Parts: sequence; C-alpha cells; structure tokens
Amino acid sequence: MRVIACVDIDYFFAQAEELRRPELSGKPVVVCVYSGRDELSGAVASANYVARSFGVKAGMPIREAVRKLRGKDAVLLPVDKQYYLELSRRTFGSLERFSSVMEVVSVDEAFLDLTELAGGFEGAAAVGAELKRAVRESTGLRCSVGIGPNKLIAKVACDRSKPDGLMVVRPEEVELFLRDLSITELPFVGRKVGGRLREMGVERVGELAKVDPQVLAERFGRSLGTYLYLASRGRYDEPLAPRTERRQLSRIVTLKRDSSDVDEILQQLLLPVEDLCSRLAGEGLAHRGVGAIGISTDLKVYTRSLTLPRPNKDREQIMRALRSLLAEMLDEVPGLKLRRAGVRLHELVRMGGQSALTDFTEEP
Ligand code: DGT
Ligand code: CA
Ligand code: CA
Repeated sequence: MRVIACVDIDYFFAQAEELRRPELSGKPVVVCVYSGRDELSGAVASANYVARSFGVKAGMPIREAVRKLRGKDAVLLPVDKQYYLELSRRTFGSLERFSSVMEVVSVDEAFLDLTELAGGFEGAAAVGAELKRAVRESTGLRCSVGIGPNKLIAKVACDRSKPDGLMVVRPEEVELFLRDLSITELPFVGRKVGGRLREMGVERVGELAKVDPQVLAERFGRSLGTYLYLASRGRYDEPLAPRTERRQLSRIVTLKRDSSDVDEILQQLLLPVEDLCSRLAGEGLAHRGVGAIGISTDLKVYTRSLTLPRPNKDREQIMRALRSLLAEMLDEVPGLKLRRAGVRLHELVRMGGQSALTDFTEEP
C-alpha cells in the first residue's frame, strides 16, 4: 500500500505577485499573457481568489476579465517567467528531503511517494502539514496537498482541498470519496469527454463506475475507455516518474520502542546505512550530504542535515554524522521521543571526479 501526495501551489502566478507586492493584498490580481496585438489582447494565466469571485478564470481573454473587474480596483500584471521558475525551484527543492521519489509534473505541481516517511495513512496528515510548512518557510507560498493511495486520488483530493488545503483519502474511503464527484473532476475529463458522458446519462463518478467497461472502450477507444473505467474506481495507478536522476537515497525504520537515546537509535540505523552504502557502490555514486530523519511519537517530522567536506562512501563517517545530527535534534527539542528514525544521503556525485548529477538545492 503506497502513500502518495500531490502538492499544488494555490493560484501560483498571481500568488507569486502578491508575495512580492504586499500592497496587492485584498485586490483582484490577474496575471496575463499579452499577445501584443493590441493593448488588451491575450489571455489570463492566473487569477487570485478575489478576481475569481468576480468570475475571472485562467484561459479567459484579457478583455473579458477587464470587463468583469471594472470598478473593482483590480491589478493586471504581465507574466514574469524567471521569477516564477525561481520560486518553483525553491518550492520543490524544499520538498526533496521528504522523499527520494518525487515527480515534478509542472511548474507548480509535484507528486511525492511518502510511503516510507509516513509509514501508513495514520501518519499521512502530519506529513502533509509538514510539506505545506516546508513550502511556506522556503518561499512564503501557500499550497494545497492531497494524499491518497495513488496519484489520481492524491490529485483530486488536492484540487478539492483548495485553497491552502490538506486532504487525506485513505484507501478504504476512496469509493465514497469518488462516488458523488462530478465526472469533470477526474483528470483528463474535460468539456469534450464530459459532454459525451453526460449524453450517456453519466454525471457522477459513481455512475461512471457502473458503466460496462466494454461500452466505454467502444465509445472512447481502448486507452481512454480503460482509463475511465479504472479512474472511476480510483484504481488508475500510474507509477511516479521522477524527472531527474536520483538525487538522494534514504531509509527509515520503525524503532523497536520509542526512544530519545542516541545510541539506541543509532544501533537500529546500522543496517539501513549499510544497505545505502551498498546501493551507492552499486550505482557508482558517493555523497556529500547526510541527513537524519526523526518521526516523533506524535508523528511530527524532524530533519537535520550537514554537508561533508568531501564526497564519501564510508559507513563509519555516515554513522558519525548521524550521531551528531541526532544528538542535535534530540537536544533542541525538549522531551522529543522518536518512534521512527531514518537516514538520508544526498548531494550525490558520480565517482571519478565528474560533476554533480544535478544542481543541488541548499538544505535548510
Ligand atoms: P489553482 O491551482 O487552481 O489555485 O490556480 P493556479 O493559477 O495555480 O492554476 P494551475 O495550477 O492550473 O496552473 C499553474 C500556473 O500555470 C498558473 O498560475 C499559471 C499557469 N497557467 C495555468 N493555466 C494557464 C493558461 O491557460 N495559460 C497560461 N499562459 N498559463 C497558465
Ligand atoms: Ca496551482
Ligand atoms: Ca497545477
């Protein structure tokens, strides 16, 4: 059973503008792609919630947005791609420490496999809150987080929780969660497919789930038909496709008993560290970053990390680094007791003096 999160930044471009111009707060803010043909030709890329409350939406002609916002003290701004990309990079950089499997699907959206960190759905909401906090602390941005047993459920939960939301759909809740949703809330079901389904009398996902898959395949073709069939049951389970080369390796274990004793915790990290070392060797990698992960008895996630002076593959050195990181963690948080603990090797480099695999982001 996997625990997958979808993180999507709320009204991204417009929020990015609010962030650097606090005087925009409370006003309708619309970020536009001007085509340049005349002063008002082009389309809306992103609108904040104030602008949306007047009916402005992404994709709408600028002219129409202006009409809807007349007399509303609205602010229209052109896109600033460089700035948004920098915020995007920082956002997903701040999420890397939560999982070694992250798929960034667009400038403001990513999926993370939290199976290991959350250790099941009981821990999922706490980790989701941590993701939101990490994004907020590194960029100032608010995002929404949906968590479910696969990407589809995570994405739909994220959309439904907006703005500034957090929604966890446990595996046993999937059927009920989907049943009353409009079919157009499913990814890939837009106006066209939605319209054809409505002609068949299908409005809700629960109704779609009752349609014979054979009929769906005949009407929509095998691939879309199969998708609709699986999606309606919440069983469309596409694996995450990390876009970048591996940036980190991690292992988390559940401790034999809750503990705040560094030696006792380290003892149980010996095997995971050894395992990571063989994987490093197997992939011809070394690392410079070492991270300690601690999950407390109340399911809060704590991380500490450091960078070694030079690339390393040595187990003893990792254990020494972990010792100081865990001691620091337990020292700084009075009364902290860990239920689970983990190790993360990051800033991976190819052995043989080659450059780093990717442009690594700084760790907090
Ligand atoms: P949300 O997620 O509903 O709170 O709102 P957004 O604005 O974040 O929408 P989303 O996640 O679909 O898209 C992320 C960014 O991508 C958005 O801020 C601007 C850009 N974008 C979205 N739709 C369009 C579009 O139709 N045209 C252009 N040029 N950019 C778009
Ligand atoms: Ca968004
Ligand atoms: Ca998005």
